[in-house]
Amino acid sequence: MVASIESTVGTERKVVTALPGPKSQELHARRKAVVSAGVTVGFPVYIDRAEGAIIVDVDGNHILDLGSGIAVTSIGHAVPELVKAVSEQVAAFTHTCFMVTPYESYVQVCEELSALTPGTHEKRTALFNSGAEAVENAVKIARHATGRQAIIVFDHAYHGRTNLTMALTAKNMPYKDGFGPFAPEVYRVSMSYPFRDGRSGAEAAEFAIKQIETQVGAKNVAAILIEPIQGEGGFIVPAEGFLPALSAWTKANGVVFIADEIQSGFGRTGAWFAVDHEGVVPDMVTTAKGLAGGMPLAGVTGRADLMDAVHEGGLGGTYGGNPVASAAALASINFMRDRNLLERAGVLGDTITTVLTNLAQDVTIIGEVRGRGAMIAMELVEPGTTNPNAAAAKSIVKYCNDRGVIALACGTYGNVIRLLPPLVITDEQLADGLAVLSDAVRAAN
Ligand code: PLZ
Repeated sequence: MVASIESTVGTERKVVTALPGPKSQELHARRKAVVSAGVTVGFPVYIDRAEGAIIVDVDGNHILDLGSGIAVTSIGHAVPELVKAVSEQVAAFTHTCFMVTPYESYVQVCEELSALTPGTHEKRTALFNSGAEAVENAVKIARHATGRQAIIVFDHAYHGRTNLTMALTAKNMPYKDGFGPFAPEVYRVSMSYPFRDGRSGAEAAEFAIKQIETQVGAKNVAAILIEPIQGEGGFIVPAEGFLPALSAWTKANGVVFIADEIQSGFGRTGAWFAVDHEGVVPDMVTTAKGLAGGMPLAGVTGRADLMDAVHEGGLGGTYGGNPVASAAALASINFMRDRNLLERAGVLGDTITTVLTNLAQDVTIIGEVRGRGAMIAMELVEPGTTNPNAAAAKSIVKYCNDRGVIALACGTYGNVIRLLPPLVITDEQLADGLAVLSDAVRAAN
């Protein structure tokens, strides 16, 4: 049985040393001797335990988490229901390989994904370990099912760091530089980016579709792959109508519409999936991150005819749909449902948007506040222009970190601060985090 875990964390941010503290610094020195320099750390405090929205480091600092480990721990850290489900599964069995001898939880996760992803059509799912792996498999399946090769991706897109997903990802540094050659038959077209392109959704879609038709040819296109709200690229919310227009074009041309909901999915935006806000029903959806509350699990869920077009044995992997990760996903999904976390994401988003929009009246470096639900960002600019201000983003992140708040930067130009708080963050914790963030913006202004 699982011993009940006494809370030793509490709910308040509490900084007791300079950050990072001495023990973290010692660990960081050890790290340098053995960990590849290619793997960097944003905020080198070493973590001992965590609960809800608070992370405790090895020096006893209680840090407020506004990033959820990049949109993963949406249900919060160390949720007792998840701890119990995972612990019981670990004790029962940790691995058999679903392709060798299967187990029920894998099937249950697929049932949940069939029910939760948009559309009432018949669906199938395959489970994997990471977001990049899910995206790779979605591309494999779309190519196999259509017999076509070209994949359309967008400016500012992020889809992963494996060879194929590097090709799908837009930004060179740090993701691609020197790591080529990249996979062929990947074509990049213009994203709808209202702050910078001034186009309506319909105009931006027409522009992108023209690029596809003139540069690739509709009949060569296997799939359009798009993040309904771009994550790493800068929390770019396409203008209304952009996604429905692209979706209509794919339907008319026998092209598979793949929504990469790895960052925007699983309740983050106040709906199960970001495409739900525009009534778009993708042919395939990739999921990971918030799906399993911190355990590595990813999925490709799609139309049954596409998913079943693959020959037997064509999809798989040793660990895909690992039983411990599957148990975590089921516990996490149930927790989201039981606690109405989708609704909570909407409330958090309203609060964050109000605070940041008011702040934008007082400062000159906020160009735009945007996002949906608990996926909100501010794009920072040089005063009076739309020129990206990456220096401001850097100093804001540092200001927050120095005071024990995790805030993340993103964006093609490195000038966007994004908020991805755990959906269980309390009103008091959020107010505290937003107060520190507001001070940070004023200090950078
Ligand atoms: N698709 C939309 O956001 C992962 C990347 C962090 P993996 N985003 C965080 C980093 O710098 O490596 C992501 C995503 C979208 C795919 C992925 C890839 O997911 O689980 O990191 O492979």
